[in-house]
Amino acid sequence: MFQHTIVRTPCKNVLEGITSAPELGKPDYEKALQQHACYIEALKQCGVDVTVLPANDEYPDSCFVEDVAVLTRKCAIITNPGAPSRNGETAGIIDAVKKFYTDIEYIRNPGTLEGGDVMMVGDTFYVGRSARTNAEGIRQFGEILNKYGFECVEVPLEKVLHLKTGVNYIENNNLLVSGEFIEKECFQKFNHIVIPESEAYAANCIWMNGTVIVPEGFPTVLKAVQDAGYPTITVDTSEFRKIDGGLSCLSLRF
Ligand code: CIR
Repeated sequence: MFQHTIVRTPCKNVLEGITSAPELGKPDYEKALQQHACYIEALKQCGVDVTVLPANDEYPDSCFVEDVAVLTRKCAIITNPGAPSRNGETAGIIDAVKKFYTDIEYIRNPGTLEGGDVMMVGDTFYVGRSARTNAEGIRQFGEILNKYGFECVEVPLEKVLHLKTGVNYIENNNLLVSGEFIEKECFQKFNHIVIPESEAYAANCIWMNGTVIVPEGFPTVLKAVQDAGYPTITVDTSEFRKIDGGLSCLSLRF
């Protein structure tokens, strides 16, 4: 169960966030703020407290706090984002994390790692080797995890930005899985809830203390999650989608 979450208010420069889909247009700032407020409400409904960090205009993508830290039940790991424009974001999360953790570890150059590439399944952490997370970052991450009795499983990525862009664990052995991850050997032991290509964005749902938060506008995924027995909450994330952001990216949950 999660007790805490950390989020950061989107900054005005969110319009300049990195995107692989410029055809979707720029985020509308006011709408992004409203959607972020709804996201916070959804988290609260799931019984967690929410630490809201202030907007930081220096970093357009800084609302995607998931990428700058991995918070486990024993330690916090401050990452080292592989996107140059995001690398400095880690400085802004350390103080917030210190309020909850005494054991804080760091991924250091030349290692890079972004939290969007990390999927926690109990004491096992699947980590995507991506354009953002490199072999050295995974080596350091594995060494830290092993020190705390956790296991690290590397998953090579071919197409998507982050591991959790395409695969998400929603507890009870259930895995939302799309595209390149459907056939991956390391995920065959899970019950697959296969996400159709037309709703691929909604592979990124989050399990929050028994409830699954699903992005708004993806009826097939919503029904599949409900049919699997979960209560659901939907949140509109259209403005974050324009810059490759999903539900999980917007918070740290621990
Ligand atoms: C980026 O490219 O870094 C941001 N525009 C989106 C980050 C999404 N984060 C995530 O999937 N954890």
